[in-house]
Amino acid sequence: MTKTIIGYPRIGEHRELKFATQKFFKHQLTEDELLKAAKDLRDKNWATLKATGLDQIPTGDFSFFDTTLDTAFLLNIVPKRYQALGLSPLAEYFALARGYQGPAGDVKALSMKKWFNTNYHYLVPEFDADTQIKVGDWQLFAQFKDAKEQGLNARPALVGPYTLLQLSRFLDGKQAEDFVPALIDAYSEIIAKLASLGAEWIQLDEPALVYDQTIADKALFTSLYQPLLAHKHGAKILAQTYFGDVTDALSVLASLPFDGLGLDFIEGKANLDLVTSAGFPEDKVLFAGIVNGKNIWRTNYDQALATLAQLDQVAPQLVLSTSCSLLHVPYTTRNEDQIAPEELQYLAFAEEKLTELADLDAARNGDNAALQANETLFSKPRYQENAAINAKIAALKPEDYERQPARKERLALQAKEFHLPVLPTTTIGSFPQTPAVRKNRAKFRKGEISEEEYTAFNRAETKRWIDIQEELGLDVLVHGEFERNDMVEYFGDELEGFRFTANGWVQSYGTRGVKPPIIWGDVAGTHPITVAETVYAQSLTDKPVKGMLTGPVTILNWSFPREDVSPKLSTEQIALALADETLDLEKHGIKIIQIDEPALRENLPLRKKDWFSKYLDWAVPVFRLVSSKVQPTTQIHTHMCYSEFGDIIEAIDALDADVISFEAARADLTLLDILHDTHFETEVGPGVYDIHSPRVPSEDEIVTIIHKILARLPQEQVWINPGCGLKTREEPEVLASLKNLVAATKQVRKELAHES
Ligand code: THG
Ligand code: ZN
Repeated sequence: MTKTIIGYPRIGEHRELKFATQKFFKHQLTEDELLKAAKDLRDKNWATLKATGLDQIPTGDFSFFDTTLDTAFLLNIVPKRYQALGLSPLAEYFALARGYQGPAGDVKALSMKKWFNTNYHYLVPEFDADTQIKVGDWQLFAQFKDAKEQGLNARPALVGPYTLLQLSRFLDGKQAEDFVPALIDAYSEIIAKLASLGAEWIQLDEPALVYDQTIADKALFTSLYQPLLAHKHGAKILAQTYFGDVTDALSVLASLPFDGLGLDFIEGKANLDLVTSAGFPEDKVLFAGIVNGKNIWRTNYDQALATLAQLDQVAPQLVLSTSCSLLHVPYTTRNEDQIAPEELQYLAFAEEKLTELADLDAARNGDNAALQANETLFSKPRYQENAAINAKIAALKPEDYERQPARKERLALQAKEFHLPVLPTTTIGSFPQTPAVRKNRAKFRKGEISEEEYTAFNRAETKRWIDIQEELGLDVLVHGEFERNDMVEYFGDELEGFRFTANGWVQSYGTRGVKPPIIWGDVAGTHPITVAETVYAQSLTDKPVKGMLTGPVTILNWSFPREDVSPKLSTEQIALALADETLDLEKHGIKIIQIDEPALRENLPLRKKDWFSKYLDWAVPVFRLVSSKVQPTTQIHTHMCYSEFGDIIEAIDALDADVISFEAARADLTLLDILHDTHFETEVGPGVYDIHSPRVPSEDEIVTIIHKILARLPQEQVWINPGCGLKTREEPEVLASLKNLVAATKQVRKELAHES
């Protein structure tokens, strides 16, 4: 065996799985039809993998929603409230993934979290006092059998017990250790069953090993694997890591009788030094991740071969692999006709990466044809430098990162400027992207309507929503973002230096996908982007309308970044373009500008020692670059969501925004405590209701939450807003929710007036 991968995308080259699943949700497809569609997709993937000569193929990487959920489901880690619905296995699985509302009951979905440092989300398994771990029959065995029957050398893959425990939630006073004996039995049974079905190798994904490992973590790992590996039932066990290095974990991994270790030599740069200095256990096969599974650039074969040559010295049994599952890149460049062929040759999506593995393997066996073509490609300049923008960056001075005067003074000036009531109300930015809004955009893209018609429709929608917001009595308004598809794709589209795929979909969660732009070269702004729509909205009302920008760090994090320059440089280039946009908005009379950074937290390095030195020390200043030149009376807002912020709260305050809105998951009181305890200075709107659910919060419920907020924060510091943008919601829910939000705020204002 010489080459394999960790996992493959499963949504389908043309998002077939998304469309099939959504039809199934709408009862337009039967369960059997959905299962058939899934099997067709797997068969197609396998045919591709086989054709490119991979000699071992992972199975179990296909999922209807998420593989962490698959593993939990296989192990019966299913809270009672879902089991009580009495649904079929597939329906119960989807109830966990998306919630269930119907004749059998009403339950919310499991919570979803970002998968390590990616834009993929996993479902958080829940262990409680009722959890009865036992091995059921879900996906893993059937997928393996099917592959086996097709004559494939298949390697079943699932989330390993350690990572499963590290990523889960524990309720009823339970903790990870309580479930170790049951998990050992269950994984043992899985290994035995897979071995009896003919599995030679089994892949247990243990990416949690790339985080900092405490002594207790290592003890937990050993307590799981020592007994588990004592009975392998004849199968070989691969411990697969990715997204970083195993500096803290290598000695533990080496000491246990694993048959293979999968290490990432792309993001886990330190792994190379580690194994060349500390050595690699002789008895194990090294699955070397040398093709980047997370980015879309062609591999530089010379560099990869040099790494492999070093690894040959320490690991006699070497298998070429990807740095992580190919889930995080699109299917193939074959369908990309919007990118010029001479540029496309620099890109490798999932399918092309399979060929790269084959090319590297061939080169190691003396066949240099592909290597030479690759060397030729890398010997030519890929893009033209934008010298002007890089000169601007070289000339940046400390004061370009500092807004004047200090925040306290600015906030006093802004209070006079805006005369907002206490507890000002606002929304995050987007209003429902109704089918009509999407249809209008689709028609424009296909050339069926003119740009004038497209814009006229969006403006009518903005006007309707300005009227609605005034009627609701909100204090700071937004234009609704009807002209935007995705908040990152939209800006990438308007900036120089980006490239766009036509079909480069990557799964974000379940049936939802994103099409990350590619940062091709130096980024620069060439024209105003949001000014016309914002100014139009402002012309309709006397209340302030917020200008809405996506922040530079989020644009970088949700794009495919360059590898030939630092992320800092690309982010600075984006920030300078956004700084121009900010000043342009200000010049056109926009007095409040929101610069969203929902992804600030997600690219935080996985190791604590790197948090500041490798990330926050540049990411925070780059954010400040965007707004450092605006007038003291111009109010800068920002917004963050999808994460927990406690551990970086000081860095968030250091962004030096005037106001921040947070998604405070279900009025998460811990966030309020943290804001209080750290003497957070930025004015803050902790979201008063969860927008990820169609549920309409009552007025009383919101009053209660505002009281909780005011128990922790001074009233002058507090804004009232929903948790996040409203684009995924239906209009009636939004209207009802915002009506209650404003009414609740007015009620609390009355109470405050009485008190004083
Ligand atoms: N943009 C990007 N990344 C993100 C988000 C985003 N990551 C985190 C979070 N938001 C993920 N949430 C979503 C929510 C909805 C959709 C995608 C990610 C979505 N996708 C459409 C789909 O799959 O059909 C396609 C988008 C479109 O309409 O063009 O709705 O906001 N970059
Ligand atoms: Zn948000």
